[in-house]
Amino acid sequence: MSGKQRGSDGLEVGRPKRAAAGVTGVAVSMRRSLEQMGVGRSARTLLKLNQADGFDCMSCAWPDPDPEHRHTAEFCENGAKAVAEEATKARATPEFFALHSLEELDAQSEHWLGQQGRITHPMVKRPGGTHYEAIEWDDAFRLVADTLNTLDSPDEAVFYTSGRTSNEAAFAYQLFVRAYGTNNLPDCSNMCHESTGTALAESIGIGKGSVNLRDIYDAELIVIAGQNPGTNHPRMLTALETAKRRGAKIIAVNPLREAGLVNFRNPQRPRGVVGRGTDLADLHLPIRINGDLAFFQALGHLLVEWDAIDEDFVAEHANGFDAWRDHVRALDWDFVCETTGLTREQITEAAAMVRDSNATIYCWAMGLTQHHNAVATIQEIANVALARGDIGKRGAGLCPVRGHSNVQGDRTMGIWERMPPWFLDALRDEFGFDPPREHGLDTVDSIRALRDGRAKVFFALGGNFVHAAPDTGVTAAALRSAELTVQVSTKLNRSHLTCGDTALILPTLGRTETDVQAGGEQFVSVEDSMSAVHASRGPLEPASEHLRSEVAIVTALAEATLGDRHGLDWAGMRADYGQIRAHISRVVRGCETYPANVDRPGGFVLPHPPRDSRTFPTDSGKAEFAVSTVEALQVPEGHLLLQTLRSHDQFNTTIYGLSDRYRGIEGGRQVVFVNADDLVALGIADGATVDLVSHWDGVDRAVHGFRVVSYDTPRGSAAAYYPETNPLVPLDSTAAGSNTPTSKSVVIRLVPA
Ligand SMILES: Nc1nc2c(c(=O)[nH]1)N[C@H]1C(S)=C(S)[C@@H](COP(=O)(O)OP(=O)(O)OC[C@H]3O[C@@H](n4cnc5c(=O)[nH]c(N)nc54)[C@H](O)[C@@H]3O)O[C@H]1N2
Ligand SMILES: Nc1nc2c(c(=O)[nH]1)N[C@H]1C(S)=C(S)[C@@H](COP(=O)(O)OP(=O)(O)OC[C@H]3O[C@@H](n4cnc5c(=O)[nH]c(N)nc54)[C@H](O)[C@@H]3O)O[C@H]1N2
Ligand SMILES: [Mo]
Repeated sequence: MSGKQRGSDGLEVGRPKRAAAGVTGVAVSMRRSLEQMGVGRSARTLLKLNQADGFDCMSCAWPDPDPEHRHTAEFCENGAKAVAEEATKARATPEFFALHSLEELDAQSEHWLGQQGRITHPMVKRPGGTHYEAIEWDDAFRLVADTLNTLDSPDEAVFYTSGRTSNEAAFAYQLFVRAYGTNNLPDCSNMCHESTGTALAESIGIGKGSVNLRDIYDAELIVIAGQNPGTNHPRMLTALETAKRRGAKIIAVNPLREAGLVNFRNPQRPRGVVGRGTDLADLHLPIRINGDLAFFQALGHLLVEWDAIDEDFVAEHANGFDAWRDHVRALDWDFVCETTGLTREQITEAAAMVRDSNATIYCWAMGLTQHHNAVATIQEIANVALARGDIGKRGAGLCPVRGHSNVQGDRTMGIWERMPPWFLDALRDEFGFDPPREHGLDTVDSIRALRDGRAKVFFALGGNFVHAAPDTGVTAAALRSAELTVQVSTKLNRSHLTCGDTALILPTLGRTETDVQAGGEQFVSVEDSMSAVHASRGPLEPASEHLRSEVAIVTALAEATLGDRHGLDWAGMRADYGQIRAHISRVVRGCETYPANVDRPGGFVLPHPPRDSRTFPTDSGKAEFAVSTVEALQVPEGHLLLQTLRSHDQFNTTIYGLSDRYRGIEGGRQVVFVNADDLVALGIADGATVDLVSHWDGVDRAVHGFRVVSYDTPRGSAAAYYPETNPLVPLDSTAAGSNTPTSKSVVIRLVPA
């Protein structure tokens, strides 16, 4: 094909695409499914995906339509890839581990590790050992329990959670950890939407979004900032398409012109597969990285100037409007244009669209949450929404789009190092022990504690901590210094190889598999990004007879560690997950009807006071305007601001393949996207090979051998893939207020290799 450059490394750079999905999307998902699962398994799993009697897709937290509006194939290309990845027929058996030492495995790529298939047996690496070897489940539990029980303090153990864990497993896990005696419950959310939770809790009194799917269909305007739905939430495009057909306008605020935001060919409609598709964004604002706080403040400024404020709403429901108004009035346009890279006309056009809309929804994801000023930026969005009365109104609201399929549910269930006193009181009243009150360690602080020897045990319920966390070198050394690391996992990943003196892999059932316990076949439940809770049942035989469910693992570990301390009925919870749901209904606010409602087709929606009744559970009982000062990020001459993002062919640290189709990248991932004028100014040729070097607090961090790709991105704003670039993200560079690593604003320079 013309315009493609192929390098000796197999990497091919072509032109970025203008439209998402369509026939290629269908073909890719079918090919991957058939390769990994074969014909029968593909049909059995994909037809149950996101159906009321089936299982919840583990690829993202975008909600499902009402049961009567679901398609037979209610999934997307990337959901199908996620299923194929889990339901693969490949197996990593004890024989496999006997053949390959840790050192050999560690020399392989994350992609290769994932391709070895599902782990079939519990495995242990002993101190000084070179290989993992099989271990009996009871011996594994005893090993963990004995180590936990000999620590000087429960606070020397850290219990991480990734966001796939079901509500039942999450509730049992946090119960175990608190009964053991610590609040050290870091999770992937600390690196993800923590800034959202912090910002919204202060602004509207609850850290969750305020819209449902019907609001999306009814919106007049949808602003999508810092999110790439075509890749990361593809089913959102179907909802956006519906909104467009009903007259909505869309503004995309993104340094990149992401394919899914430009045009969408809906693979669930015959015309969408072959036709020209729906143009989605009416306005694309190619904002400079980290320009969003200034941008939303400028929107506020214009809305104030135009008297386009919902004064009744503000008077009745909000505090602090006058201070905010005075602050945004004093806007410095030159500074705003410099910081956003946008013209005053572009910003005015967007503001006029907001002014002319009676119902606006604001969507965002990692492009906003992973910056130093992330909390302030999200509060500025809330300010604009409050000023327009766009909360608790049909077709309007705040829509943070979550990542992992149950990351929101895990939080609701108590996976948080800082759960509020009411939750801990309710745990005490339900279970008769007093949980620890002191806040625990979040992700960044856990790494520091391991690094400094204050933590000695690292336990992970899912995830791939070493590659998800920032500052890979520091995090890897921290994990290696642990006495014991334990990973509850479905598949092999880097964190199994970057382990403590003793290391365990406890293999678990995935969402696609049936879960039979002493009390019969069980189901689990999850909460999506719009607070809808529903049941999930896997259709497939487990990948190995030795697998245990996450609930079974957590409850058995609790028995081994706690004995009959506190007299908790772990065996009962394991036999019948309904017992856990009964506890949830008495402990978690809003879950009173959980056991009765969760298994209804479509489930039920948790209460959200701002959405439901315009009541704001803040200390003052009103929504709060926040005043934030914009400080431009200092990027020294000759440096660029790097965002680390996802390709179209990965799920976080799980690399499905080497095709970032929409951005025109095939066959490799070691690329850095840079503006053409920046390349000229830096004297670096398109296609050159460079090292990326980040500089923080006197320390240089580097990754090597990246191909430069000239790309349509604002000047000064570069992009490269996560997790290959995580070594560049400094552990101590975090968002103010949420402590989220600043993975979207890393100051780097390009050094010709
Ligand atoms: N297939 C697939 N689905 C996924 C995932 C996956 O890896 N693969 N991951 C899941 C998870 S855990 C999450 S959290 C979500 C992540 O979903 P996204 O947030 O969409 O993920 P990223 O790839 O990090 O993309 C960030 C987007 O923000 C833009 N951006 C970067 N910096 C800025 C900025 O300063 N301002 C603005 N306005 N935009 C900016 C980038 O150009 C990019 O389009 O997806 C979930 N779904
Ligand atoms: N530089 C940079 N870093 C980032 C980000 C970024 O944008 N840039 N994004 C951050 C974000 S948003 C997130 S959410 C984190 C993600 O951090 P994590 O959630 O820790 O990482 P994942 O890659 O999603 O975890 C994948 C592993 O989970 C295991 N797994 C899969 N399914 C299951 C299951 O059903 N049960 C169990 N027990 N295990 C399972 C498999 O072994 C697999 O290898 O990364 C963060 N890190
Ligand atoms: Mo995430």
